[in-house]
Amino acid sequence: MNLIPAPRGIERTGGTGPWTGEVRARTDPSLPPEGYRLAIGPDGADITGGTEAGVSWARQTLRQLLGPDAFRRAPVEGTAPEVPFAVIEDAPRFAWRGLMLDVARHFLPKDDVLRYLDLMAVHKLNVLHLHLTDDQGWRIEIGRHPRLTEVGAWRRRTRLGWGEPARWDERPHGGFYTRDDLREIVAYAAARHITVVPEIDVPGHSQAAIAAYPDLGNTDVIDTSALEVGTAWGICPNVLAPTDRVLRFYEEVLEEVLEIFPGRFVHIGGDECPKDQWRRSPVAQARIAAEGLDGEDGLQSWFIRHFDRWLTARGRRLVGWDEILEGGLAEGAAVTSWRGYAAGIAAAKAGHDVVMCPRQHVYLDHRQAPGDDEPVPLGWVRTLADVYRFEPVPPALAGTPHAARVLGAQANMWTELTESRDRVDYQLFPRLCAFAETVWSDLPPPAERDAAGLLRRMDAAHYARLDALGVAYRPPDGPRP
Ligand code: TNX
Repeated sequence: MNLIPAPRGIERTGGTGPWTGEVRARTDPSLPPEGYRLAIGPDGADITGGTEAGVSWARQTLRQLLGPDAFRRAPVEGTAPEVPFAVIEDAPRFAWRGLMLDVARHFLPKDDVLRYLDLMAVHKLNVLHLHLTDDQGWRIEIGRHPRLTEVGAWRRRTRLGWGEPARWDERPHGGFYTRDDLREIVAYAAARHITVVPEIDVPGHSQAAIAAYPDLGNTDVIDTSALEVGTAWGICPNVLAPTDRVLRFYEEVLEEVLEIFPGRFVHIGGDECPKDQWRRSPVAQARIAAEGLDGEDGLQSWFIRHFDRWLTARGRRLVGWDEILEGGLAEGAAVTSWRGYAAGIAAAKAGHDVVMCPRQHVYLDHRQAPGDDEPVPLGWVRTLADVYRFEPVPPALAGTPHAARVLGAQANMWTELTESRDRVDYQLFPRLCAFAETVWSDLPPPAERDAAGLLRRMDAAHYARLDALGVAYRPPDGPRP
């Protein structure tokens, strides 16, 4: 039936027949929460979901079985779909089946985000992690601190790649979501049983915020009033100052974030925070001494622990990138493990929840073929088959009680080099289809996975679905002309 992600179990009950359009849906709490049973016969479809989410995933399965036209924006007149008569019993392997979209490096308009939510739902993905702030842009309107978007959402120009000699586009870039935009995104996601996890990155990756409010930076070390919103890529030395002013400021930001995003998890970043300014800053050194911290690493974890307590007191959970392990992991923190599996393994063994997103496997900003004719021929080559061999639970955890700490996985889409929706489509697809199967389906260990079978299902049906959806994917035989 060429379903992607592949379901757990299918029983063919015989033949195919015309689709009547009749769907009867109910829930049965004895099924797994996101699981479902879908029975298709001559008189339509019967769906039983563990919850409404299960019902919704069943509808996505049914839609795939109706043929590519079911994904078009308008019905195709004069066609009558045929359906296979079958019973499908299905449930996801992981509860966190995520996509991270970096809307900070290149802003994606609200409508594009809504469209990615639709595309996630087609693939039964259920967590959208929005990377809302970075050195090169602040994308969430904050009522109490308007300069974050008045100033922080706009940059003068953009570096074209990392390479030397430096090249620039010499035109402004920017944009941000109003609070109403974000409420609309959250509601649209919820209607599709997708949770949105907002990320406010601290204490590194904060130059856009410092450009807007220079007193957030290490003013005793550099003249932060001269900083502009970042225009180039990489790890930036200009990080937040460890002051009470900064803590209060970000609490005020997070108060507004919590009003918009009802989900349990709030991502606080924590990645790639160079410690050089803190090393030279009397203010930072005084903080280290006063709190009895273990040097600059201790200072980083002091930041994270503060927001862990703050979020926990409000019934939320902190999640951060693996560097939050440096200097000791905050009590309630969960980790998105990106530099590999090691941080995730250490965190899981220490009893913390983990989302695996190792850059060696699921960084979809990296190229998907070796040819120099890729639109963005950068990064490690990660083909569709490579992504299909991604396994969220590494051998060090498999079969141990700690494996249950792996909530799931997410694919990360960083956008330094992808300036438009079509470019993001190209990087995401078809690889996101393979990723979706690694977090939903019951696959054998990586070495035994049938990548050829996935490619066959793509060719037989799924590319046609993506075509009907208008996805600008990388064609199987090479880049688009
Ligand atoms: C590392 S992953 C970063 C990002 C970059 C990405 C590019 C992570 C937490 N930090 O800031 O965009 O590499 O692949």
